Amino acid sequence: MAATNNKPFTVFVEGNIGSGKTTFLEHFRRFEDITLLTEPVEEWRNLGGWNLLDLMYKDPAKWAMTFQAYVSLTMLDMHRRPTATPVKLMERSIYSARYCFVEHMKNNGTIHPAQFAVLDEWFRFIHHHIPIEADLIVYLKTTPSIVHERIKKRARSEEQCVPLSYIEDLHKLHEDWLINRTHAECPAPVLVIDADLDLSQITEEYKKSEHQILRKAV
Ligand code: DGT
Repeated sequence: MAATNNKPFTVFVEGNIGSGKTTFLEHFRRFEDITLLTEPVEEWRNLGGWNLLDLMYKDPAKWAMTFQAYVSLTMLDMHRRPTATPVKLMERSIYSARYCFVEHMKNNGTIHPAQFAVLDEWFRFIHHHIPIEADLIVYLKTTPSIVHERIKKRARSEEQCVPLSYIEDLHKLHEDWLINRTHAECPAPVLVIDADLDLSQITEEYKKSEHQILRKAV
């Protein structure tokens, strides 16, 4: 068994719902010595038989807090997972959970200010006391109307009720965090990729990031 690499080069892949984060990670499966950690959506859909993602979309006022608590746990697990390879790519992070999704829940009143305060305290505690490595953020930048069409086409059952306005809000929150830098914590340099392109053209766009992620001339 390969030894655990204590400090792999760690990349967070960020971007709106449907921006192609999973496809981006899959692009790097062809390379050796990379650990790919896709988002634990399946865990969110089945925790002891409960579909927390579905509960959250159907009744956000009741379930958003519970859902975010579980997202934080599963994200922290990914951040802390020992890695035997020199490069680690992970889908999203506790940062996008806090600065995009929880921020949205606070802004539109889905969660009570007291619930927000608890989630924010957890986030701050984790950020300050638990080492979370981050060397690069790949931001898959998209146009909201384009990803909204993709979301409708992929037809994930829980997401059928997602309106364009939600995708637009999430887009703005990603931009505020990664481009406009309205929050203090952006844990790594940001590489922006045009992720509006469709699958037949996107590979060329992904290739542009290979040298930065693999850190060698490719
Ligand atoms: P991709 O590969 O770019 O198409 O990625 P997706 O859309 O499969 O993955 P993601 O993370 O953008 O979203 C998966 C689902 O989970 C989507 O319905 C949004 C939801 N989601 C992800 N993270 C959070 C979160 O922290 N809070 C909330 N409320 N929803 C989240």
